[in-house]
Amino acid sequence: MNVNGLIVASYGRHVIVESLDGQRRICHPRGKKNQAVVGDQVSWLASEDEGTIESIHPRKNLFYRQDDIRTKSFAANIDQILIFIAAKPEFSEMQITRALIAAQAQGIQALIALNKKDIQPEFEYALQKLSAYKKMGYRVIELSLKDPYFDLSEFQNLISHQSTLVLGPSGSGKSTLINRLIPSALAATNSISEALQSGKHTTTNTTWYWIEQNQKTALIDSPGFQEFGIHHLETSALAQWMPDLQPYIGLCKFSNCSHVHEPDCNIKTALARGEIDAQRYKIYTQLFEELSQPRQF
Ligand SMILES: Nc1nc2c(ncn2[C@@H]2O[C@H](COP(=O)(O)OP(=O)(O)O)[C@@H](O)[C@H]2O)c(=O)[nH]1
Ligand SMILES: [Mg+2]
Ligand SMILES: [Zn+2]
Repeated sequence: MNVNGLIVASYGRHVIVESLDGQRRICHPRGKKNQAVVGDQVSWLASEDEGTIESIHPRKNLFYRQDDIRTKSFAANIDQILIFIAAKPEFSEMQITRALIAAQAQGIQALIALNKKDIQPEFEYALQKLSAYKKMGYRVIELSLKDPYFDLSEFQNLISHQSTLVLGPSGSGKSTLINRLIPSALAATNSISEALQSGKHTTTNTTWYWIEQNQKTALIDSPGFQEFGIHHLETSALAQWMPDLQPYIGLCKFSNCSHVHEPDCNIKTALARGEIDAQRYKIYTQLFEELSQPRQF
């Protein structure tokens, strides 16, 4: 008999499925290739202590990255994306811009958390770098997870009743955040995936963590932020997914203006007037160049 479940972890060939009663088990794809990703609702069929994925239910969305040759999924059915960075290691604006553009293109809202407020003056410097992102409408929340008395309630309100995909460089404090938010009882359930991970399946993977007992709030920890390819996006639509450039589109001399080398470009005029941040425009031109390259395959 088929049973419904949620994919809470994925290890390439096999996945962990959580049933409505909270039970978790390893499931294998029906065919040769595993198509299910973390966040997918599936129907599965029990076979001894493991199971087989019979079908994947229709998705609300699928968030992924794509480089020259490969498409890699982060997660499905997510409500928002949390860019999780810190005063140290220093973050790359190019990297966060890639993730923000991909989110914007999919219509998924994004917010930014900056951790390690205790590390000064790096934290203040990082905050200054983020001021352009605040101005274009992204919520930027300051965290200090090392401080055991740091009040997380504002952050908790922002993630409450949502499934949030956490993306950030390694070392920014993602695991620290998850450990702090998960009550011990829930951490035990999650430890099934941890145990699997520490055993023979050592590859980094994507994991779904319930934050509250009522199973309404989830954080999804996913590797891959460092190599965030956006080759799946249309080059001509790039400026449209950048909220600080978007308002200037459509008023250039040429209707198909790339905003890179054409005369009478409204975006370049706005840049000259100081209305567009120079660093952001530079990132735009670099991404435009990258996406304009012929594909390798
Ligand atoms: N100074 C400082 N260190 C922190 C803070 N939050 C986390 N860390 C440390 O940063 C390191 C990396 O954290 P971790 O959660 O493993 O990062 P992840 O790679 O993103 O999962 C650990 O040594 C944490 O103790 C903070 O607010 N301040
Ligand atoms: Mg970690
Ligand atoms: Zn233009």
